[in-house]
Amino acid sequence: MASETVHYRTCPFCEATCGLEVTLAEDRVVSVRGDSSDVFSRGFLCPKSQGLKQLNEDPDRLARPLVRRDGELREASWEEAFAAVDEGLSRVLAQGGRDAVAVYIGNPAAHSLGPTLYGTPFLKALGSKNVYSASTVDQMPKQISAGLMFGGGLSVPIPDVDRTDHLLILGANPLVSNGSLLTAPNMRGRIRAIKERGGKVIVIDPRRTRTAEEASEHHFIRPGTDAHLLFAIAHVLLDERLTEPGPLAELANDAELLAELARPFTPEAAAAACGIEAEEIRRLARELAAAERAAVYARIGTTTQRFGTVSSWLVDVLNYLTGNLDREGGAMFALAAVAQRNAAGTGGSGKGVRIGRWASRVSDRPEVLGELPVVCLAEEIATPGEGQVRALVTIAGNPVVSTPDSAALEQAIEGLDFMVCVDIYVNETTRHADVVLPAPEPLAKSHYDTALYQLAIRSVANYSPALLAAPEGQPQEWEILLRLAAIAAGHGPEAEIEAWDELVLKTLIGREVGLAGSSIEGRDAAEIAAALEPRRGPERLLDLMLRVGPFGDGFGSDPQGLTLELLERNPHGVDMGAMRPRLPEVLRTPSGRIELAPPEILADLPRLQADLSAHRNGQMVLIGRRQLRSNNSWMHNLPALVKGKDRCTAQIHPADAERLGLADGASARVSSSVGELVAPVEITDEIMPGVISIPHGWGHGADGVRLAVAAEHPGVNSNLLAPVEVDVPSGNAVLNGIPVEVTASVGEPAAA
Ligand SMILES: Nc1nc2c(c(=O)[nH]1)N[C@H]1C(S)=C(S)[C@@H](COP(=O)(O)OP(=O)(O)OC[C@H]3O[C@@H](n4cnc5c(=O)[nH]c(N)nc54)[C@H](O)[C@@H]3O)O[C@H]1N2
Ligand SMILES: Nc1nc2c(c(=O)[nH]1)N[C@H]1C(S)=C(S)[C@@H](COP(=O)(O)OP(=O)(O)OC[C@H]3O[C@@H](n4cnc5c(=O)[nH]c(N)nc54)[C@H](O)[C@@H]3O)O[C@H]1N2
Ligand code: SF4
Ligand SMILES: [Mo]
Repeated sequence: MASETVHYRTCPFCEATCGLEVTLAEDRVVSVRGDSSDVFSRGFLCPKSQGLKQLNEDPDRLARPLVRRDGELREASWEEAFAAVDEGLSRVLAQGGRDAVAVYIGNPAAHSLGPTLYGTPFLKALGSKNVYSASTVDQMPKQISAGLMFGGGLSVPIPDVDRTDHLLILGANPLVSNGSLLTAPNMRGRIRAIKERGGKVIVIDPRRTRTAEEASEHHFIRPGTDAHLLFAIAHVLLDERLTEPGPLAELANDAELLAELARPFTPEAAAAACGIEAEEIRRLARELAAAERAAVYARIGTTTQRFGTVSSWLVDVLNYLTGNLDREGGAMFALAAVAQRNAAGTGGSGKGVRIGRWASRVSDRPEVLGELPVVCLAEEIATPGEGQVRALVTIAGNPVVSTPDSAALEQAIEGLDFMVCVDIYVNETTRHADVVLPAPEPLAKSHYDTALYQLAIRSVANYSPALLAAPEGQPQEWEILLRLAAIAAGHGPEAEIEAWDELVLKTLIGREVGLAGSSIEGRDAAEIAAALEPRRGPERLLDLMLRVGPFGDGFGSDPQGLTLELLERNPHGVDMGAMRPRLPEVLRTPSGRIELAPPEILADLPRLQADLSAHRNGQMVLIGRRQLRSNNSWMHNLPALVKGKDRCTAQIHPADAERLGLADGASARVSSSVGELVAPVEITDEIMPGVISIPHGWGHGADGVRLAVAAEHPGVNSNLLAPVEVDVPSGNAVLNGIPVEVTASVGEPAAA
């Protein structure tokens, strides 16, 4: 019997960054458990952690590249695959120019060092304005509001859950999602602790979720109306003189505009829109103001909806008005050891963020933080003319399932001249590829959360080396991206990747030694590069970023500071403590002040005001539903995570079911302006009357998909129902609050 070895690593599957204890017998995974010594998660884990073992064992996970020959995706060598990419991309670039190649970057890219560190070099080498990502079906509204208010797209205040007495949560279900734009493992424990110290947790959600069950109080809200509610809370605070911004008042622009802006949003007017009674809204406002330390936190239910940016803005307006912004126990700015842009150089002011520097070709939708809204992708492919997209590169994404009007996107993708996917499966999206380049499994990659620690309630650093070797000849994900960069730059499929890696390093060092206020400002670039020897790839970049970061050793200036070597010696992570107040140093606005009323956001208020008095016709609206054992669209091929009852059901309130003649377990036909589907009915009073909930990420039955386990639990793709509709300032897709018709579907088997 092989002897067993025990290893510690960070789970790469969600934002909680749990520490795991992985036991191996040679290259076989014996077990995955919570690491009780992890400085942050203290042994907490969720069922998805078993994905490390299950992915390792999944026969459908790709180990070799696939190249389309005679219409079929067939195994090929890495040389053949990169040659095919070179041929395909070069052909499209030659005919259509840079913008003819679009890129879509999916969610797991944010959890993987290859894309986080080498995605930008690839995009630079490609030079296309057709860059899309899962951000515009997710958090872009929050990034826009935070960017305009505080000057940085990741300057998102997060609730200091360990020290707050009062947490108002809207449109988030951290007991299932494990937190988002909020890196805090074990949210159940942390929410319980708030209640145990006499505090209060309130959840505003059209579903009585697990988080709502755990909370002190839950209110149903009509989907898409959070901005009305939040404005009404502001209205009460201002009207009853309950505001108390304290010293922040000295730092903020335009505070005097808020009362005028909030005036139309009386509790009575908001109540009619959102379904929460006016007196309850008043109480929510008074309790928020009265709490010693309070935080308002909102997540995807408030961003993937019609008023995502305005809602996101109002959350921080409330945090400001109640004096809870940047205060312990309030909503604070995190400080990560690595890549924290709002901690670089001399702080206090900066360039801020600008949106709309260019626009999409077909619908003229503004650019947001360097990318275009993904709702534009289908039409950019399908609409002929100068600048038409003819090739698509996907990196860790499944847009055919994850983005709106899926049928239109899929049809557009079928018409592409060339498509290459960096992925681990042949799924609904990658089945259309000409070349699939498999990334190594998570255990064969090193890991560090450069993105998620920037939103963590504690300053934590934890590095995990690769535990398993990738199959013979398989490049690392960062090497795949560098090779794509070289191909995009016209250097061919056999370019020297090492030279590209040097270039990436030199660029980073050059920026840092030239940055006023950097710990290595003015130092010799060659000396810094030499100090990083003999590391290569992500490890070298990470070491650099750690050392120049806020906790770094500054290449000698603080010998106790962080280096990658120090993290290697601390497999359970290093904890630098809870969040600390960071104003005004965190600001990067041109004014050096908090912008409480950015014009880009005010421009959207007439739309909101029109909605306040809009006639509500009583039509059913669709929302989504995250599930503990799903991860968006891609963990449904892992037996441990799909066993049991089928989960892709349409939840509906008993009163609606009766009115519509729907029986539990029977099939419902759900149709919207763009599509329809049939799903099994689940009658439950967990859901608000007038609302129907179908989880996203399902619909695995298509031809050519190579997911044997998922095919047994296919479910339906709820994004067939989502029309192309956006939150205007951010271009983010509206995925919640979609008007639908629901009828009994007689004689049809439910698809799930
Ligand atoms: N209706 C509705 N739609 C939604 C949402 C919703 O709430 N409702 N949520 C939205 C949100 S928040 C998000 S983030 C998006 C997600 O949208 P996407 O990111 O497009 O979709 P995922 O399902 O996360 O697909 C991830 C892909 O990455 C692959 N993959 C997994 N691990 C790796 C890896 O290590 N390397 C590489 N290269 N590939 C890997 C998987 O096989 C899969 O193809 O979905 C959005 N869509
Ligand atoms: N197990 C699991 N964990 C995940 C994921 C997963 O798929 N599965 N996905 C990961 C990803 S990519 C992300 S972005 C995060 C998301 O993390 P969360 O934002 O916590 O995600 P959800 O669980 O979708 O919570 C959104 C809530 O908003 C509610 N909602 C819908 N519409 C509205 C509305 O108009 N107003 C209000 N107030 N609420 C509304 C929904 O009922 C739902 O309870 O989760 C991550 N973690
Ligand atoms: S909560 Fe997230 S990070 Fe923690 S074990 Fe589950 S998937 Fe992994
Ligand atoms: Mo997401």
